[in-house]
This record gives sequence, C-alpha cells and structure tokens, in this order.
Amino acid sequence: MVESAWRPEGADDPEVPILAFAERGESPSVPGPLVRVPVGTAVILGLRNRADSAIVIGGLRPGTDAARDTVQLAAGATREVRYTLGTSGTYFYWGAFRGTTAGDRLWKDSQLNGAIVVDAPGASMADHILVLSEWFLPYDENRPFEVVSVINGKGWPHTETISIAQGDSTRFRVINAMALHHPLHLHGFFYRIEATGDGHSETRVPRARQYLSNTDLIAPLNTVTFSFLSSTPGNWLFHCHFAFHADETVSLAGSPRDSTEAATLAASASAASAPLHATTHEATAGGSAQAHMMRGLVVGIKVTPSANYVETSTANARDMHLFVQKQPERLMLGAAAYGFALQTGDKVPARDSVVLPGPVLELQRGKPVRIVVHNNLEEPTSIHWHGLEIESFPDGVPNWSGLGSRVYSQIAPRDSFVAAFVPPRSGTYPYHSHLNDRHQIGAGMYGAVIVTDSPRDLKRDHLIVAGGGGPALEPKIESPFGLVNGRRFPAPLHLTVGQTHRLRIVSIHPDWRLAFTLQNDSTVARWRAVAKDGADLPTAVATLRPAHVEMGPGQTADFEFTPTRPGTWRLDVKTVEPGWYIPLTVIVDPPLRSKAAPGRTTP
Ligand SMILES: [Cu+2]
Repeated sequence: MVESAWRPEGADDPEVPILAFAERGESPSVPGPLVRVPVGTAVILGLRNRADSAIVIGGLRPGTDAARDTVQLAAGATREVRYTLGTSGTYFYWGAFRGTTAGDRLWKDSQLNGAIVVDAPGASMADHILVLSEWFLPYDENRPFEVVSVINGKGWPHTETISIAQGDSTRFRVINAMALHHPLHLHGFFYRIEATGDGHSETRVPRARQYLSNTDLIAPLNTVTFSFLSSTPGNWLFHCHFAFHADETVSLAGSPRDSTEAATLAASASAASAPLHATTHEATAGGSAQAHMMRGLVVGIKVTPSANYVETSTANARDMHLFVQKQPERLMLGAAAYGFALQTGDKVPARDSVVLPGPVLELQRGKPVRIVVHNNLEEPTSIHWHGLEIESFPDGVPNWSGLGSRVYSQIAPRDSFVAAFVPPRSGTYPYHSHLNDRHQIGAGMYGAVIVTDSPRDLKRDHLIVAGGGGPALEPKIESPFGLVNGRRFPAPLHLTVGQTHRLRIVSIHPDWRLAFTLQNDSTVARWRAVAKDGADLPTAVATLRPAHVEMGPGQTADFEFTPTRPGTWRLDVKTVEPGWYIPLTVIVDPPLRSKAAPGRTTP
C-alpha cells in the first residue's frame, strides 16, 4: 500500500489523492494487482504498508471465515501471508483504514481493491474482470460532495473498450467493491448468471437454474459471474442503469476541483447540443462521447462481424409514429412531463400531449417494424429499446450504437429517426430515453414494448409500469416522485376468480430499486414467476412463490396469478430505500356467468 495520486477520468481531468496497492517494482494501480492462479495454488504474499496510516486488509483468503480474514498493518509494517487458493471462482481483496471495513470506505482508502480469480482446470472461455469502485469525498459547509465512479479505475468515456468477435461466448466477472447496489444492464444480449458471491465465497448456479437476464442487481460488496453470446455485431454497452451512476453526477470533470481549460470546454460541450446529423443520424465513428453526457459506470463493447454476417432485413415493415413531446405543468410541483404519444391512423397527437407511461408498443415477434420517432422537444433526445435483441444502429446510444463507420447520433429537435428492427423474442421490455436519462426518464420518457406471438387478451394480461413522476429536486439526490401506470393513484386492475392472469411488471424509475408485493391486509399472495427481462424462465425457476419481487431500473418480470376467491388485493409498489409508496388496487371479481350456462333465465 502506498500513498498515490489517481486520475479516474481523462488525461486532463482532475487528479485525486488515494492509497493504492502496488506490486513490488511496479507503479500503483486501480484496481490493485490481479491475483489469478489455477485452483490448488499455494500463495505466499508479502505485504508492506508504505502509507502513513494503519491499514486493515480483508478478503485475501477466500473460503475462510470473512470476519476473521483480516490482516492489520501499522504504518510502515510488513507481513507475510501463506495459504492455498482451493476453490475456483471470483473473489476480491480490499484495504481500509484500520478499525473500519470495506463498506465504510469513502475516499482515500476506497480504491484499495483487487480481484482474485481462481481458475478451475480446463476453463477456457475468454473473460473480463470488471471492478466497480467509487471515490466519495463528503461535503462540508464550504462545498458539495464530490464523487467519481469507475470500472477498472476509469469512468466513461475513458473506460476500456471490450472487443469480441461475433458468435463468441464471453464471461464477465463483475466485482462490486462499492457499498451500493447496481442494476447491471447489457445492451443487445441476454446474459446467464453462472455464479454470485460476496468476495469471500461463491455460489454456483446450476445450469438448469440459469435464467436469461439483461438487467440484474448486484448487491454491495458482491460479485457476479455471467456469460453471454455476442450474436450481433456492432457497438454495445454494459452499464449501471441507475441514471445517476452513469452520468455527470459521478464525474469530477467540470467539477470545482477541475480548474483546467479542458474542464471549461467539456462543461460547455456537454451543455450544448452535439453536432446535428439531421438526415442520416450517422455520426462519425469515434465522435464526441461527451455529447450524450454518459459518465461513470459504463463500458463499451465492440463486436466485430463474422465474414458471413448479413443485417436482418426490415423490408415490408409496419410503420408506427411515436412522438416525443413535453406537456407543461403535468407533474408534481408544476414540472413539465416529457413523454410519448403514438399516432393512430392519420390522427397526429396534439403537440403538447404526453401519455404517461408511454403508449404500449405492441409488436409481433419476427415481424419487422419501423418506429418513426419524432422529436417535438426543444432539446435532443434518443430512444433505447431496452432488452430487445436487435441490430446495434437502432439501439439508441448517441455517438455509439452502430457498426463500423455507420454510427447513430441523437435526435435533434424537430428531427425524426427511424428505428427499424425485427423483435426476435416475445416478452415484456421497457423503452426509454437514453440521453440526459436522469431528467428525461424521470420526467416521463418511459413505456413498455410488449412482443407477442398472438394478440393479448387484455382481460387476462395486465401491464404495470412503475417509473418517474418528475425530475429530482436537487441534482445529486433521488427524485421523490414516482408513478404507477402513470398515476399516483392508479386505476384498479380487475381480475376474475379461477382465471390465470399474467402480470407484466416494468421497473423503470431512473433513481430507485422498487419492491412489488401483491398482498391483502393479512396475506402475501402467491404467484408463478414466468419471465424476466422479456425472456421466459427455465422450468426449474418458473416456480410458485410469495408474490414479492425487487427490481432495479430497466428490469421487467412477468408473473402468473390465479385468484381462487373474490376480494381485494393490493400490488404495493415501494422504493426499497425510504422514498415513495404507491398501492395499486387489484379487485378479484366473481367468475363471469356464461350466457349459455344452463338454468340461466332472462328477465
Ligand atoms: Cu449503479
């Protein structure tokens, strides 16, 4: 451990003081040196604390009792640790000021993290280790707090870009060295969680229980190992779906600490609109990544096309016209709603109308669609079709989505963009803004895409969308406003006794983890989980269970519920951390009497 200085973003961005791990003879690094060995390797680690503070190091001996696996090192002290890494998996070690733990770290000791990967014999899939960490300087009366969040020591757009060949399987080992949850979203592909752990021990998920996911929560100081098949070429992202973990909230660029000329330029560049490419929506490859204001916990993935790659044809597509608009004084405290309206027939929606949540986009599996997105805002926007396994170009990440030299750019005011694609999988998905997300999604730019094989029976197939109800009151604090089905007091759902109903739940508030519980005053109902993020669950996990689920932004889940008697339930929608609560009344009606029923008399 050494005292060091660290530049978590670009070469011109601010440098901050940290303690760092360094291998003897090498420069300090964030994260610390990787320990990667075959299972059964005996390890001798010499530790030396060259910092001015006493340090505790934890996590060096995976498999031992976590509470006892700590090494204390006074300033200047040395220690030797010998042990055998006996169980394969992904683990991590950490350092903290003595007397604290990994979860207590704020700034100077926050980057004392390193990965330990123990390989099973014959393990062969290419993998990437991603260590998430945060440097957080608390506020005092003179200044606001400062925070920067990074993956492998860098924040977007300075994170590494992962290159993969189309058709290859890739494994990500994600280490969350932060005391925060993150909804981890992979664009373009579903991933399969193979193992989860707490840094000290790991639980493997048997193959039959591995479900498909594109957004899943990683708990504080936990690890997750997943793999995915990069079936479609182009530029994709892997990022935290909390808007304020992937925007300027978690960046020091342009902060008061940043006194460079570059900071002033960057601040003005991100405030102004990026160059327009009004007719083609094709930005230049490698164009300004600052224009879309993503920062922090974002990694780019470039999938190179295989020799026989042919883009999916969208010939004979159905046209839909989706308008992005603003409705003044629609939300709490008189805030304007940002949102969507869909054209039906020739009837163009009123320019100041917004449907909350966005209109349901009912798509047919395997049928091409051309969604013409008209931007009637006075600012640029961009739409992401979250979880749909489509080509990269219409995926909606400005200056990033696309392939080769054909790169998508944001939709300028008064401009439109045609998102043409073929949805390959039936299921429930969110669609939402992917530009200035915190504000645009928070103010209403979200809705559901439902892909089906046959039309839905709306008496039995219900959609619940929980999302933003107004922008945050302070830039770095969660918005206190939420909506369920576009309302603070949502209209009741009507179900029928004896019928199996499908409840499609979309969690898309940009700031909150949400808990959904179907209950009455005495009992939590039971429902069967049937799909997650749009993908059907494997039989082994499609089980009947208490009707409670927690989801981060971007997650969806489908459940089947078969009420057995008439009555009233509530689907309680509640922020997991103290925030807001909205109950949705669920009324179970008696069975419908059929007209053909014998013995029925007409008055
Ligand atoms: Cu996050």
